[in-house]
Amino acid sequence: MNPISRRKLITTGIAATAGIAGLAAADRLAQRYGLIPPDHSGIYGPGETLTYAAQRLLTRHSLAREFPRGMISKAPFANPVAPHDDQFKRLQANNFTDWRLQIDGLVAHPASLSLADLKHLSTRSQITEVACEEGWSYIAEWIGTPLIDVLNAVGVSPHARYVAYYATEKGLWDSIDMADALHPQTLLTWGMNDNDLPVPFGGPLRIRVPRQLGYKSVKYLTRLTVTDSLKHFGKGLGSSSPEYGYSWYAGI
Ligand SMILES: Nc1nc2c(c(=O)[nH]1)N[C@H]1C(S)=C(S)[C@@H](COP(=O)(O)O)O[C@H]1N2
Ligand SMILES: [Mo]
Repeated sequence: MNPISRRKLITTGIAATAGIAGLAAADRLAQRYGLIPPDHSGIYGPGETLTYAAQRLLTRHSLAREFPRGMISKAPFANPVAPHDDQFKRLQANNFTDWRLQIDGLVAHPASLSLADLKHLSTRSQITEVACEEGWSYIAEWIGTPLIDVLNAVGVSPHARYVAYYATEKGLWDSIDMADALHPQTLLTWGMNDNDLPVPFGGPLRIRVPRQLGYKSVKYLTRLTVTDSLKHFGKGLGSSSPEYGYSWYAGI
């Protein structure tokens, strides 16, 4: 079953069994356990809350599927992006030696990390699938530093609830909750299939969130901010995607 129909099935399934009264109960439950996604209001509000809450309660500790090496896609598809700006090109010309990832917000030690710093911290690899909401997908080996190791290194406040992250593209940002941020498969990725991460695939640095759709795996990562609320970030919807009709939570 493809990821999108599975997700739809969960939502429709629960909604069908729960009925309208059940929806209200699920909503109260979600409120109580802090399972309200940042983009909950508006037309899709109740549905989004139900999907996010249901998945978080059921699958908080689940792992995205990992594949054997033989299943790595021979011709992975890089989703085209807008042309890179001059600053990016300058950094690229210098092999991204001067690339830095800023980490700030609710952390004890704000940091500015080079790729070498990340590699020095820890390395993990996993073979997982990138699934675009448009229906295509590919499998690759992703090599990087688990986000949890970086968060532990900078010291995350107990009040942290989300990690927001930014790309080089103006206005493109996203966020994940701490369940995904601290998840062992969430990777700050700098390598792919035994090589450096190629630029079309997000090099030099990309976050991989394999339990969610491809659009949460933002390429060209420049900054992470740890926060207890996303209310004052952008339009307050948790990421830029809801502005274009995509939900903040994209669990698969
Ligand atoms: N910075 C940045 N990250 C991005 C995107 C983008 O346009 N810019 N597209 C997203 C979308 S919609 C998908 S499906 C995946 C595609 O990953 P790929 O280019 O490795 O195929 O990247 C995501 N990350
Ligand atoms: Mo996508």
